[in-house]
Amino acid sequence: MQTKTESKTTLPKEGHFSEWYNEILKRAEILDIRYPVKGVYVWYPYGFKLRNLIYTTLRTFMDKEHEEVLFPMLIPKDELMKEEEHIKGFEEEVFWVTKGGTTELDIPLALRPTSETAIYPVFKVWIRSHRDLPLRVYQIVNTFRYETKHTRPLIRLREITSFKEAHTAHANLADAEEQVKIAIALYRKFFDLLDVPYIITRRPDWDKFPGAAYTLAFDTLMPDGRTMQIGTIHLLGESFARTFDIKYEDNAGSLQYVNQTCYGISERCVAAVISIHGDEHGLVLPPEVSPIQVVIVPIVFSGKAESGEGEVKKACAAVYEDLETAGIRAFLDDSEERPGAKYYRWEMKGVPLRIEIGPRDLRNNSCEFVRRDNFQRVHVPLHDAVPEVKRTLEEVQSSIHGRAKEALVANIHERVGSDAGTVEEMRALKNKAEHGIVSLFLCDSARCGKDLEEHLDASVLGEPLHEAEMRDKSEGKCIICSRKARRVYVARTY
Ligand code: 5CA
Ligand code: ZN
Repeated sequence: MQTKTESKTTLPKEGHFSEWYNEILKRAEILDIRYPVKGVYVWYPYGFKLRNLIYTTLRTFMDKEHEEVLFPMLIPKDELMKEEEHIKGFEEEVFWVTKGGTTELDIPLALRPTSETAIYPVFKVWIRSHRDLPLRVYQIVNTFRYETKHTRPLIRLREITSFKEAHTAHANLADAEEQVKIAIALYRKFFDLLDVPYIITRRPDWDKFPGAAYTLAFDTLMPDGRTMQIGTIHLLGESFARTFDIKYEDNAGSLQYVNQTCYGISERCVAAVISIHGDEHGLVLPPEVSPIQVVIVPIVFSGKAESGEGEVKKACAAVYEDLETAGIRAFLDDSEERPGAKYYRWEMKGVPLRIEIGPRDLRNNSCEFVRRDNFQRVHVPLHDAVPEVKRTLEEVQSSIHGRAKEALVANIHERVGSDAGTVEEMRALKNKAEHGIVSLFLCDSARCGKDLEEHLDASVLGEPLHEAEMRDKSEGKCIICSRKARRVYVARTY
């Protein structure tokens, strides 16, 4: 039913991802990018609703095993500078507050780039004995990073508005490692609910979080063939505990350093949902997090005799009431606009299901369902509307997931050769890395890693963790030096 003017405004996605992304943020009213500070943007009401639904889910998951806290945004310079490796990693990214009014501050204050150095001095006073452990807290806050790479809405921000950071302290390394597993399971569940497929890898040492013993990362594949890091889990070990002197008294009465982890997710998770599922008509939202799950559009042509307008509107209102009662986020669009204009708007906003009811449907006691993910149209008896909506939403949720997962798996390219790579092969692999993830063997020397990154113009993500994504062998010969090597994933990244 789309008119010419409407179809002209579809947005090609394939081959034009960057333009598509920016245009969608505007047209679907997710983010306004016109704020006059680089890397800093404004959430529109609709975008903020989506963000809040996603973060409510995240909160619910977090609350099961953590307690929510809120620490200050300002960090005194001497605390921020305490952990040597940590500050080396962050010092080029810190925003500073140096004045109060016209007075120079005695101690400059940093805007948190992340909160280890705000939280751990307080952990030192909170933790006394083994009974205080494990300590597991999280907060959802804004953080600031002076990013020098190309900034991008929701993806590379100077003000991250929705930084979920968890910080945990444990009696020993084994407990901390157990917490890493809990965090992995939690993030899996979260991204599964968003229908966002991922790979999990252990970052190479040269790319781990500053101050961590090791870093595990969740990466997803974006439509332009680059991967995006959507979450990280760090095993910190005792390094911060030693720096900030966080000790507890064990059973025997002697003092021990705690063992720590931290893990974080930002609004990149929203960026992933938008980027991966959307199409040339706009957003395609997973029902679980869609601000509106069902939109009801009355098909009436006002003013025409026998339009049955009154009955149609009544039937629409009844369906709306039933859906609301059943706990489904529904919207009845009874505005004066033409149906075509309504279709266009709600398709752009990614509403998973549209119900149309016109006079002819009413005569058959039925309505029409139109799915956003595949535009499939079916007639449904009116009295079955609620159970059929529930069933359809579940179907949409899992079919979006299937499609996205397939696209990821299809774009993991396994290297065929097993000897040291030739110049031609490197060139071929570089091509492959432009369209996804290359899987190959690499030893753990940083030199081989850097060498490979140069040849492929891509980054080593690290060794994959997830069994299902593992190909038959996990050991082979290094593509650079032929020594014994582990499987790694390599990709161009955001
Ligand atoms: N303290 C740790 C764990 S909370 C930490 O800061 N880890 S991090 O640096 O890896 O950040 C956590 C996640 O935030 C990253 O995995 C990435 O998905 C996201 N992120 C990092 N920098 C930015 C940025 N500038 N804009 C948007 N998201 C970002
Ligand atoms: Zn090697």
